[in-house]
Amino acid sequence: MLYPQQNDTRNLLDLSGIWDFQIDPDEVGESQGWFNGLAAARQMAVPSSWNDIYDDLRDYMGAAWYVTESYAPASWRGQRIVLRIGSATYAANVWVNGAPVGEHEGGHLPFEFDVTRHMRWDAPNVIAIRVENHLQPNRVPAGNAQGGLAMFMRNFPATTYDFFPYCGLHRAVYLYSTPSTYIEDITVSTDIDATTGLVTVDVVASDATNGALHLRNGETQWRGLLQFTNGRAQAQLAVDNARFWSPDDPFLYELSVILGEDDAPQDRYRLDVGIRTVAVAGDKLLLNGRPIFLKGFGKHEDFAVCGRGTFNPLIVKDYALLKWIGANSFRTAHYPYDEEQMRMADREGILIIDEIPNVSLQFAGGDDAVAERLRMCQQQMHELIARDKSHPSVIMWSIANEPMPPDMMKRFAGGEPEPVDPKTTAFFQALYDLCRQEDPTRLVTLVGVMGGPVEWMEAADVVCINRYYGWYAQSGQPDAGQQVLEQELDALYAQLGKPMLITEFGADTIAGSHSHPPEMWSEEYQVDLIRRYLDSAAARPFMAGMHIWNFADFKTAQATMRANGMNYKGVFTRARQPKMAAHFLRERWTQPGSDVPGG
Ligand code: BDP
Repeated sequence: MLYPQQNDTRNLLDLSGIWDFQIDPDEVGESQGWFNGLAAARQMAVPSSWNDIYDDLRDYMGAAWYVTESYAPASWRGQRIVLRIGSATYAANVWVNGAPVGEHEGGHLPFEFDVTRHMRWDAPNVIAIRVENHLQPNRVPAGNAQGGLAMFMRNFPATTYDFFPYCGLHRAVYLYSTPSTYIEDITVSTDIDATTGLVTVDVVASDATNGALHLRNGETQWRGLLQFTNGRAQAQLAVDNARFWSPDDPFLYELSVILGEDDAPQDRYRLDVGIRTVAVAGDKLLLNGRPIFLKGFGKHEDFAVCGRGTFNPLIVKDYALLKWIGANSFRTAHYPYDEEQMRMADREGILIIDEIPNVSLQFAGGDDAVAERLRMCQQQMHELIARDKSHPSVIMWSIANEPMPPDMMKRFAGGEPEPVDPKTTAFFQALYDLCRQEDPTRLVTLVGVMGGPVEWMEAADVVCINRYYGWYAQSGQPDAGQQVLEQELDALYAQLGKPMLITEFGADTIAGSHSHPPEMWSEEYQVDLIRRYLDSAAARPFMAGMHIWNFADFKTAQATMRANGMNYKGVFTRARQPKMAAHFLRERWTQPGSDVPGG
C-alpha cells in the first residue's frame, strides 16, 4: 500500500485537526444515524489517543464516533478519490456523506477506501469514523483473557501485555486523489553484485500499457521501461559503482515511476530507494555482506497527552536521540509504527525489526479461538509487509513477542516444561511461511520469552530473546543474573547455531534515584545491569545485537508492579531526558567498532 503523496498527478488533503467526537457506550450510534453528525459532540484531536484528553475517557475502551466535514477541491472532480486512515485502534467503520464505505480490524495499520462515488462537489463532505477497542481474548493483542498470564498481571485495564491500551484515530487521515489510470502498488527490492546495485521494481497499475522508471542520484540517471501485462510490469536497473545504504551512509536514490509518456505522465509516484542486502551466514547477521552488530532499543509509540497518537516533533526528537546515543537500530515493539517513522529510519540509517501486535499470545479458548487469532496475525502480517516492503531500513519481520505455551506459569515457577504441542509450533510456522512467501528478501524472527519453548524459534533466521536475569529473576543480584545469562546464551547457541539478539533486557529505574552499592530501581543498578549484559554479549561472537528495554519510560495499565501506571525501564524518561544509563550507552556505542560483533 502506497503512502499518499502530492505531485503533479496526485493531490493530498490532510484531514488531521480537531474533529467532533462522542462516545457511544450503548452502541446506538449507527441506528440513530450518528454518521450524519453528532448531537452531543466534544472536541477531539486527530491524530491522538482519546484516553489522556478527558478525565472520563482514560479507561474507556468502548465505541466512539469521530466526525468532520471537508470540501474537496473542485479541481479533483473526475479523479479517483480515496479516504485513507493511518490507523484506528482497534476496529473501525467508516461513512462518507451517510453511506457506509468500509470497515477495518487491527489497530496499527493503514486502510483506505475508494470513495469517488460518494463525494459531494457542491457542499462539504461529512466523514464519520466509528472506532472501538473492546479488550477481547481473541483479538491481537488480547485483552480480558482468563487465567494464565492474566492472573499473574492483575492489571487494569485488563490487558495481557505491558503497555497502555490506548485507543482512537492514532494517525493522520487523508483524502487523496489519483488519475483514473493510476499506480496501485510498487515493490522495490535490491541486490548487490560486486560494486553494482541491482534495483528491481514491480509495479501494479490499472489499465496501464506502458511506463518508465527513473532512478536518480543528482545529475546521474538510470532509466527502465515498463510494459504492462494484466496490470503488472517489472523492470530492473543496474547502478554501477552504487552507494550502498547503511547506518554509516544512509544514501537514498530517488525513484520516479511514471505511467504513460515521460512528457505527459498519466500518473507518477516517487519514492526513496536504498540499495542494500540483508542476510545471515553462519553465526553472523550481514548487511551488504558484512557482519553488523545491532545497538539499540525496543521502543514504544507513547507520550504524554497524545498517548499513542502521532506527534511529529517526538518522532524527530527520538531519531535525534538515537543518533546521539550511538544506536543503529530498534524494534517496533509491539506493533507497527507510523509510516513517518519508517521514512525517518530510511533517511537516518536506522535498522528496523518490524513487529505485528502478536504480543503475549496464549493458546487458550479452544481450536476455533486459536484459529481466529492466527487469521488476525496473518492479516496484520500481510498488511504490514504490503506497507513496509520497500523500506531499506526494515531488515527483519517479527511474527510474535513472547508467545506463551499453556504451561507458562509452571515454567515461570521453574517447573519441568511439558512437551510442546506441535499445533502451537505449526501456528508460528504459518507466520514464518507467510513472511517468506510475501517477502523473500528479508529475515524473519520470533521474540522468545524467558523459559519459553525453543521449538518455536527453530525456524527463525535470527534467534531473538528477551531476558530479565537480574531483574524479574535473581532480583537485586546482577552478578548471579549475568552468570545464568551466559550459561543460557552458550547453551542456546550450541542448540540452534544461529546469530542471536537479546531484544529486551533492563531494569525499572526512577530517574534521580541513586544508591551505592547499586540497588534495584536506582540509576546505578540500571547501568550495572546493562553493562554486564553488554560485556557478556561482547565476549560472544555469535551475538548479533543488543536491544535495551526500553528507549523511554512509557505508560502501561495500573498494577502492583507498575508504580504510577508506568514502566520505568527507559534509558530516557518519558519526557526524553537522559538517565545515567543513556550517558553510559553513548560512551560505549559511539566507540569505533561498536557496530560489529564483539565490539
Ligand atoms: C517483557 C515484554 C515487554 C514488557 C517487559 C517488562 O515483552 O512488553 O514491557 O517485559 O516487563 O516481558 O518490562
